[in-house]
Amino acid sequence: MKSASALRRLEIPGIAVFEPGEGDLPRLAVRSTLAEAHIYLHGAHVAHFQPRGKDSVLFMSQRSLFAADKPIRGGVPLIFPWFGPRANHPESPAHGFARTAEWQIESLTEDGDGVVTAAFELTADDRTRALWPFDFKLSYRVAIGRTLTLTFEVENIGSEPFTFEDALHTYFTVADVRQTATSGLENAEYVDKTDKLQRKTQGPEPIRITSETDRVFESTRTTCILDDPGMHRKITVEKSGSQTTVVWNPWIAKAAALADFGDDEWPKMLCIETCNAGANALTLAPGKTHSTRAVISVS
Ligand code: TA6
Repeated sequence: MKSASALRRLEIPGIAVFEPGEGDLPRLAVRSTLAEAHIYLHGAHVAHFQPRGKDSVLFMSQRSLFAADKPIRGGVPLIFPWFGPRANHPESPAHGFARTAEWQIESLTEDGDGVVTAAFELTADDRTRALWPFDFKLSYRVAIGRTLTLTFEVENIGSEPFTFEDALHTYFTVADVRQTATSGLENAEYVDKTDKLQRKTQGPEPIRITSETDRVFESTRTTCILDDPGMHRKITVEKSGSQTTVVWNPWIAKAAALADFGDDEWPKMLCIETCNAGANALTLAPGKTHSTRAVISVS
């Protein structure tokens, strides 16, 4: 972990500074002419993004934990090297270890247009090797402007290939999820995690949320648009290097079952996740790198 003075040296005075966040976890606070954002070193977790003159884009649970060994409930959890429960390893943490790791911040820059980019790294160590016996280097760039661009890179720095899943597990704020319509996945095939992992096909219309929804759309590279009439806005999620999209809302019962999520918060959020999971898990040869990117914009 970088020292406080090393972090100070990285700061962009008045625009991007480190401060104690929730639970006293250190976070980067960006307040530029274009946008506001918070990123925790814990999990390299983007917890807040708000373009100037617009409403906040990312949902954060009022019940989220902010603790060293716990995932943050909201914003953009980084999922790696497995998605969901780990096959044949019930003892392993759900959604992997990247979201609870302490990431290093490598650089902080501001370009001529006022876009602030923070670059984070996480490299395999004894803790990660104990969970997953491979050598990797993760690089994560967060570019904060009128749009939010998230670029997650996995490099195999070992001597043998490895297979992984990843996700930018983005939680969006909505006025009322029951009023939203998500387009871009019409007629696409998905695995329904609320119905015994059955394979189904999405109809010709945008996705409407009318019950617990947990759909893993495989082999899709399309852009998704979340239409939210209640907030008079559309959120666009454009992606590259990702073949899976997950759409999730816990609805009533699952919300009540989640300790770090308020029982009445489910109408206020929808996850549209940029992933490589299930049949789209990726195998990386030694020396190779894969990049998963999402560009989030609000109209
Ligand atoms: O991405 C959807 C999902 O895999 C759901 O199955 C649900 O479990 C959600 O992630 C949250 O997972 P978490 O481990 O953060 O409680």
